Amino acid sequence: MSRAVLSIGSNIGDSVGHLQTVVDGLRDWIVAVSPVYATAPWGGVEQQDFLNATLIVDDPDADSREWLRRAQRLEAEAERVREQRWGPRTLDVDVVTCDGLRSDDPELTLPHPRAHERAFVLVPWLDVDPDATLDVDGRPTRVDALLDRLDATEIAGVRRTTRPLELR
Ligand code: PH2
Ligand code: MG
Ligand code: MG
Repeated sequence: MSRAVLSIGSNIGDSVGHLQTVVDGLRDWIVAVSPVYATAPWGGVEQQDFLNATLIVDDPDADSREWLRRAQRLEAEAERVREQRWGPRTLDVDVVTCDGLRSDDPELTLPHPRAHERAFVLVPWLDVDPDATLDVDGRPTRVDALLDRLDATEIAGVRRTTRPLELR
C-alpha cells in the first residue's frame, strides 16, 4: 500500500490542460481530485498567478521513489524547463506526503519541507481530506490547524475556480 498526496501547479501555457495531463496520467491510482484554485505566486518571484490542485493517489505497487518518477515523467511531458527557483513553470508535480514516511533525502524530502507554509497546498488538500495531518517538526499536525497559522493575505490569495479536472 502506498498512498501519496500530490500538489500540482501550472502558470505557463494551457494550465488547466497541463493539470489535466496529471489526472489522465495517474488515472488508475487516483482516489480524489480537489477543485482547481487560482493562487497568488508564493516565493517572491513576480509572475502570473498559478492554477493549483491537490490529488490523493494510491498504488500498492508504488513506493515514494516511484511516485517521484511518475511526477517527473509528467513534468517532462509538459516540457517543463528547470530554470528559476520558485519561478514560472508549465507543470509542477510535488510529492507532499507518502504514507507516513519521513526522509531527508535531498532528491525527495518527505514530507515536502514547505508544504505546511503554503495555502495553495493546504486549502485544496482539505477539500479532499478534511481530517488530513502533516508532520511538522516531527509532530503530526492537523492541516486545518496549519492553515490557521498562515497570514490571512496568504489564504485570500487562494481562490477556488469552477475549472474542472475530469477523471475520465
Ligand atoms: N510553485 C512554485 C513557486 N510558487 N506559487 C503558487 N501559488 N503555486 C505554485 O504551485 C507555486 C508557487 C514552484 O514550485
Ligand atoms: Mg513545487
Ligand atoms: Mg516541484
